Amino acid sequence: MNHSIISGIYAITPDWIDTDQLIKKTEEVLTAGVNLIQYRNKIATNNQKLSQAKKIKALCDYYKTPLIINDDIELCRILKADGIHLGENDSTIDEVRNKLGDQVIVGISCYSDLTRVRKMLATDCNYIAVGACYPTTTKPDAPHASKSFILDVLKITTKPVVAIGGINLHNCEPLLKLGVNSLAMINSIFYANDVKHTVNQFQALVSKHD
Ligand code: TZP
Ligand code: MG
Repeated sequence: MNHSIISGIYAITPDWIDTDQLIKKTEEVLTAGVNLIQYRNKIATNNQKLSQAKKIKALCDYYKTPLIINDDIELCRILKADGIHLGENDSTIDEVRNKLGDQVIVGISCYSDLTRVRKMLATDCNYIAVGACYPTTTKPDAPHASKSFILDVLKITTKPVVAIGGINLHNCEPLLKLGVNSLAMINSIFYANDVKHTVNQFQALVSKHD
């Protein structure tokens, strides 16, 4: 896989049930120029997820932006999405490879757990996510991934490292300086007053640390 796909601004959808609102905002996010979208909805039913994710897939195709599906192998298969993101209570990477093949991008949440990082790096996963880097109301119980932990992760892998959790325009630079490949965000993107301006500012900071 071309690892450079996992870079820059990685926008993750919020838990919105209103599909029209979600699709409208996702199109704004895509036109603003993010590098990746993850469809994640922890409160929607399977039918709602299917309907939302189908529309988002069509938008991602139109804007030529890769789409990663959170956790749901079947949804990823139906949509022919680019990848899947797995947490510790989700499907295993073996299950994903068996069902979706070796081309699908597989990202793994590793929280702040270096043992898990090492274990996952021994698989053919395509990126490692670390976080929460900062306090976040989106996932208040997420463990804290310290700067020194992130540095340890970056030292032991050449796979892309995605930082997540509470990231905003004022706190992302230390993460970029450490060398993370991508900033994954829900709030700072989907709740931005001016999505275009915000994504432009993030992209300018990412370019500074390329
Ligand atoms: N995993 C760790 S923190 C987090 C997830 C899904 C939430 C990220 O959302 P936000 O709004 O960018 O803090
Ligand atoms: Mg999960």
